[in-house]
Amino acid sequence: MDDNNIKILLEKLKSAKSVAVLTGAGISAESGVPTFRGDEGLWKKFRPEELATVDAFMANPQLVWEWYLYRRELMSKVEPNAGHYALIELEKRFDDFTLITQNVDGLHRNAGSSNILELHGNITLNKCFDCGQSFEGKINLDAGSLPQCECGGKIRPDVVWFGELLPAHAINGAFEASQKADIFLSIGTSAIVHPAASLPMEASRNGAFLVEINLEPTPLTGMADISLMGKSGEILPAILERLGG
Ligand code: BV8
Ligand code: ZN
Repeated sequence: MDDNNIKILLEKLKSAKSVAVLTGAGISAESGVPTFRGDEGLWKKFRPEELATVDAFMANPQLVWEWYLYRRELMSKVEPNAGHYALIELEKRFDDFTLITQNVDGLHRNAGSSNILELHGNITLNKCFDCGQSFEGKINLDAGSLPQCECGGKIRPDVVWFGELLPAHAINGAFEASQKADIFLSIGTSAIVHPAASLPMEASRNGAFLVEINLEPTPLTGMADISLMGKSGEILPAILERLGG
């Protein structure tokens, strides 16, 4: 870890009033949740962008549900890691702290984060494709027929698919938090999927000190004021350690 960059970050954190954090699949990798890039993101040779769409669900709802139930099962077995918990400690130090996540795994919530904006929904929730009503029932694929809403609509996972708009409260809140942030931390994201990927630039454009924490370079690396390459589950606790009591 580049010590000089850490020193700069610690100074900035000591004087900051408003902090915004954007996380992606990378922060959950050390919990055992596969990320989207590379072979890890593949499921039965399908890329996430192929299955996480309205067209895929209309064409083959059984297959799409199989994928979500597979991920749900996997995510129900994992725990938050040191990276998730370090953000809880960081949140305690700022009156104005907003955690913006692209992750649908619910691990930030399970870790105890409070001010969270889940941009892409939550994989544990269901809703009706037609009327949007939430659905608490069990999803059983062997029943031969997929669960239906009382309005007759198909039940789907309550996540945002490619080509779909994000929940207005979440994306509007995310832009507001980005525009007023003194420091913006982008953690464990390849910064490719929009509009989430435009939040770091929005923050930087409004004067925020932009910090990237990621295992490998991304399109954001060149724009960040400092970029810390490594595992978020190691770097974040080290920063909290150095910030001291
Ligand atoms: C929309 C929920 C209006 C579902 C997801 C502008 C330009 C180009 C394209 C577009 C654009 N505007 C809109 C688009 C289209 C599209 C898009 O962005 N496409 C991409 C592929 C180019 N966006 C949309 O469709 C959005 N809707 O814009 O609506 C509209 C509509 C029509 C047309 C125009 C506009 C909706 C996007 C949301 C889709 N839903 N998830 C589900 O999960 O099932 S996106 C999903 O993929 C995730 O939520 C996340 O957002 C993304 C994956 O990215 P990451 O989380 O960053 O994960 P990734 O694996 O890529 O990277 C992990 C990183 O972590 C890596 O860099 C790795 O090195 C690092 N890492 C790994 N381990 C660690 C680590 N780092 C630290 N520590 C470690 N241990
Ligand atoms: Zn309905």
